[in-house]
Amino acid sequence: MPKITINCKEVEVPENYTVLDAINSIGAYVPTLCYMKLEDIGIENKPASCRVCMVEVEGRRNLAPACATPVFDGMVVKTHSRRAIQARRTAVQLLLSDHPQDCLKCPKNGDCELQSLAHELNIVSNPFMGKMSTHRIDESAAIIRDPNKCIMCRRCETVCNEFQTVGVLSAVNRGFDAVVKPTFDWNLENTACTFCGQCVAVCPTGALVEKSYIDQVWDVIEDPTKHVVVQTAPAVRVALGEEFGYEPGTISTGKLVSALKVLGFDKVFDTNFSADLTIMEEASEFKERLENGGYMPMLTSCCPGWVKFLEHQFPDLLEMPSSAKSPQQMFGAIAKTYYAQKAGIDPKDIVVVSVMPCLAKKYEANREEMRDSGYKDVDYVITTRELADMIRESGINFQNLPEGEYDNPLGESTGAADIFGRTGGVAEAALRTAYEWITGEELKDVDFEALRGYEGVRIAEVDIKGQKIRIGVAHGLGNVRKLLEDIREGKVEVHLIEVMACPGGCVGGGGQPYHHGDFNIIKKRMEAINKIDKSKPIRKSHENPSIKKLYDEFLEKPLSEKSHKLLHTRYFE
Ligand code: HC0
Ligand code: SF4
Repeated sequence: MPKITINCKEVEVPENYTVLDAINSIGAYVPTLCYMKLEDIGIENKPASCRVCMVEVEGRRNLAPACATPVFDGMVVKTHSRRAIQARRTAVQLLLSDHPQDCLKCPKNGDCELQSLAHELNIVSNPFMGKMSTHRIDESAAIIRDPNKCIMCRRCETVCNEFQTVGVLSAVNRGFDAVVKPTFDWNLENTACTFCGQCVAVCPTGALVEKSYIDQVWDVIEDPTKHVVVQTAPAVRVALGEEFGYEPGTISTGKLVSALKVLGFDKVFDTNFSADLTIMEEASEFKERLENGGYMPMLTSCCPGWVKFLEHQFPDLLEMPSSAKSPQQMFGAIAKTYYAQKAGIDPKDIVVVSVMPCLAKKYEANREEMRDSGYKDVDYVITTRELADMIRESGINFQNLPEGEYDNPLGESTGAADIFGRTGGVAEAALRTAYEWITGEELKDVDFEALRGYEGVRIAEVDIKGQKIRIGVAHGLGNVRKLLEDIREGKVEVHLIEVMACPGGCVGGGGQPYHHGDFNIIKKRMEAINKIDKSKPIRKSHENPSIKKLYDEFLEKPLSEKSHKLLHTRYFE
């Protein structure tokens, strides 16, 4: 193994290491910008374009980019020579010379890596200011794309092409005009973009951000003629705390609920309630397909990024997904029918707001067919980050909030609903119910460990009364593509497949607090989800008393005519 010296410290490192790997391995530091490594999901972005990680290598005339320079035996590296610092400053000043100088009103203010770097490098003036780019800004859909803020790090391109295999974004032009865009500079809404938001999650600047609905939500909260109900997705409660100084993996359900009440929502309900409802419909459909020789395998359909991917990329497989809507959309349809009736409120006066870890949920709520209540089922979707902004903007001291409780009748949920927020959870929740319905026996151990973990594709076999049921779980659209292709070619045989577009499932959604390339944060959120599930007295969706009541009082039974009308959907080529 080569021995190298970094800042006078000798270290032995594996031969395939870069200087940056070696620097990181001894806990030393050099700033990076374009570089990004998400080891757990096999992604490395290394264009060496930003020139921020330049280091001094003894004996070499030129400085070297640490991220793209291999180590060699006897190498002597200095990370912070005067020359290296100056080169870094120049690189950042050049980037800033063609970057809108609007940090104070940029949505990324406070989370922008370029801004932090300018601060870290003590940049207080810029001798390079001159001509500025004037690209068109795309605000057509859930993601706002401002190419004027693009620094050509190409992280978005790598994630979209290599991890998601959607391939919407690519670098075009050269020199001053170089920028990352969709083909023909189309608006994202006219492309195969799934709105998974993973490009937003890794963009270091404000070039890719979510379309905010904060103002619209404030307007309806303030409107005395509106009854505004809010639903919170399973993954929000294990990530929101990060925005207020809590460790990743902190469970802040109670504070989340209290914050929403202080903000002025009339009722604080839970998407987890409708996740249990989704299981009732999905498990019924699975049982029916299994027993009556229906289309197999059945795919879960609650991730809208995944649904859009399927519609664009596998139009021949549109019969595969369950027809059950996602919990977000089931919630909206039930809020504007069952809840409206029960509360004696005209559904036209009810506004449904969702807090989601996801950008595709914004797109899903706007789909034309999502109006089965007779109104737009879900009016506005804000992300975990947008909710944190609202809480900050209201001067709420999050840490001092009491532990609030969800309102009823759409607030009660089981542990099965909690695990929706992480990869493998929807399949596990469905199995907990399907097992009991198919066998007529009690399922004693509800933890299907074989479905858990981080691998991109997992396949497990479960024995249900002598019948071997094979379950596939995939997260990340590239992994899904591979699994579907294998199924199409007959290489893999499964009965049920759970798909989530984002790494780790919704906990790693594009609307969550920025992880800045640290996948451990996503893992901690997953562990927190499992902890909540374990702590619940009821862990099977079909045992949720509020769900039983909903069927008794309104829907009759899973797959009833009413359930079909309100809770099921179709997919389009
Ligand atoms: Fe998810 Fe969902 S679990 S997609 O990941 O199914 O966004 O958290 O809300 O709808 O419940 C996201 C998270 C949800 C939905 C639920 C599902
Ligand atoms: Fe690609 Fe997802 Fe970004 Fe769309 S939202 S451009 S699919 S990474």
